Amino acid sequence: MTMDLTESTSSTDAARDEASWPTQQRLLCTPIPGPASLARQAHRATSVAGGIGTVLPIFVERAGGGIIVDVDGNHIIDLASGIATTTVGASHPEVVRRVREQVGRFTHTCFLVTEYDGYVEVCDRLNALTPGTHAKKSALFSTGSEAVENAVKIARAATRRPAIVTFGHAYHGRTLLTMTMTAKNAPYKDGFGPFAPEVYRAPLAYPFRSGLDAAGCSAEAMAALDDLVVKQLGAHNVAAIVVEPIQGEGGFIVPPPGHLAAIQEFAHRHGILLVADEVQTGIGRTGAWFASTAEGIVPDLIVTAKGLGGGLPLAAVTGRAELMDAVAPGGLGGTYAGNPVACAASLGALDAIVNDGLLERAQRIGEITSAHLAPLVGTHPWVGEVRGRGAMQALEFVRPGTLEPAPEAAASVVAHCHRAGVLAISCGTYGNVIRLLPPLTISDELLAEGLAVILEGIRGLA
Ligand code: PLZ
Repeated sequence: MTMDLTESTSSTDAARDEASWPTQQRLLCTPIPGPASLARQAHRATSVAGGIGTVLPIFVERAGGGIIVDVDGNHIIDLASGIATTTVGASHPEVVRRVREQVGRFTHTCFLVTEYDGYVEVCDRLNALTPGTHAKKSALFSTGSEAVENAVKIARAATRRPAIVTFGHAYHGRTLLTMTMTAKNAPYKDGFGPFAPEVYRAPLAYPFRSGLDAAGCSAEAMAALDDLVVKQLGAHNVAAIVVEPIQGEGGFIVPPPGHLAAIQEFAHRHGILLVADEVQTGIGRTGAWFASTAEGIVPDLIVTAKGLGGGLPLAAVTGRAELMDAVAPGGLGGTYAGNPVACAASLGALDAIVNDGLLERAQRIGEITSAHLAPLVGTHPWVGEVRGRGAMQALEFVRPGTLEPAPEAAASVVAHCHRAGVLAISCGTYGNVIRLLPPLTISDELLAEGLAVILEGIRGLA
């Protein structure tokens, strides 16, 4: 049953006022971080575990659209969306309205104890939106890591096979299983072993670093995958191949055309499930609901989180109904999984993507971004490649005239941006990639201004 929570226009307007986005303008009142943030930072250092890092040490007072306001009153252009969590912005009126309405009725029941409509409605939406017209079902969780873990549980239960194959440069989370699936040692894995068994890694097709053309890069990676799965593991022992359609933390690495389709064909030829980790790429980020769509693949299981929750913790596994039903009742769950407030936020975010035309916005953001950045390739010696899709774009920095990663160049440009009131963040196995993940509700003007600051930073490189 679907409950209609639509209210009159006047209460929607009221919610829009209550959400009250900050003025959509960059404004610096103090150096970044300012004195109020610095004071809190000093206190934080005595209270918060040292293992928790923060990219830009400002404390936030308010955020919405393309602007974050800190406790010193600085208005900062948001090109990070909390690592793609606040895809619709940090206080979209439709999310705020739905959350307020839900909180007023009840905060939680635990879906394992009693049910509520929001949970089922989010599942229905995901079953309809994910690629493929086959019968699908979903299960909800709280974080991306938790959902990836559950995709592995479902894949193993459905295939009765133990092995999981992931890729070089992969990022799947910070829990024991998902950090095992993650490629990069520091900071994610160092000192945290022993790791989970039956996780294997194939080399990734990384066009920029392969030295081959797209077809050659794909063929080389497919040969290595075949060797791992068929020769080393025995394909009949492999439950799933888990892949990010565009690799996120690993460096916004876009696969060669047709490569994911080749992986899918290979998996299915061997009775192996294809699991797409769309935690970072999904829910409109790349200009389609899912990045898998542009690759022409139909994953057996698809993992979502981040943008799905509209800023609240919500994650999901969606997949073929018969696979999702392979686990006996009680085999999946978690007391907070699919919390009703997070489901309400999710329904608001999904509505916002449709009503505000945010898939088209993501495409437009991609066009504006590459118009600014693409000309750097071949003209600026530190910029090796500009790549991405939709509102998921990146610059890879190299030492001039080489393919050698230049993390110091990325760090210098990021630091310039932060000083100038633009929140840019880096990524990549080598730390040499600046990634752009603006909220899809950022205006063209703010985006262009943020990009101009990045260009300034790049021109300032020695
Ligand atoms: N899968 C593809 O990108 C989260 C990590 C931030 P959680 N990426 C941001 C950090 O350093 O902790 C991510 C992802 C992909 C899984 C995850 C994990 O999602 O919600 O952070 O658990």
